[in-house]
Amino acid sequence: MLAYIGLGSNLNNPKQQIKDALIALNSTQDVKVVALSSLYQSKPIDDSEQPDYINAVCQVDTHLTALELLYVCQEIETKQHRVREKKWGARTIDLDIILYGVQVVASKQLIIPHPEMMNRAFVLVPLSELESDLKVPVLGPLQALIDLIDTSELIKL
Ligand code: ROI
Repeated sequence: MLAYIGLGSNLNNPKQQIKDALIALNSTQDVKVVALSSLYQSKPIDDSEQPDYINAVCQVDTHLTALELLYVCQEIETKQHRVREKKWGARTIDLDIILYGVQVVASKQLIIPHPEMMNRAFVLVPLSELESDLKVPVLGPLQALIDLIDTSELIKL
């Protein structure tokens, strides 16, 4: 299964945090990172009193189920000392499953497509770098989603 994972960090050397998370993902049995977008910098959405974020999106080829992949992501977050304080607080690393093939998931633990993806330039723009003609399950063509949001504040590094 091909899945997309969004990575974000705004603490403790964000670029290194993202690199470390990618290495950890790729070192997981039955998970291979097959593509990576550019890194992007942006102001925090929803909370201005935090450092800017660095974000990227990677594509993984995996034999894990969506839920197993979620647990892998959560373990990497924990290992990189993410402390879950405030819901929207600054973080060393955030790994979000954006898409899992064309599968739609709506369980207590996991919602796919990621429920905020359509509002987030730092997800949609790197995703389109990897697959510009992507049709997002439920939400429709990726390019149409991008046309609806402001991408002017997103800085490609
Ligand atoms: N803002 C940006 N720019 N990037 C993120 O990854 C990010 N993650 C979050 C909140 C705090 C919503 N804002 C963000 O969780």
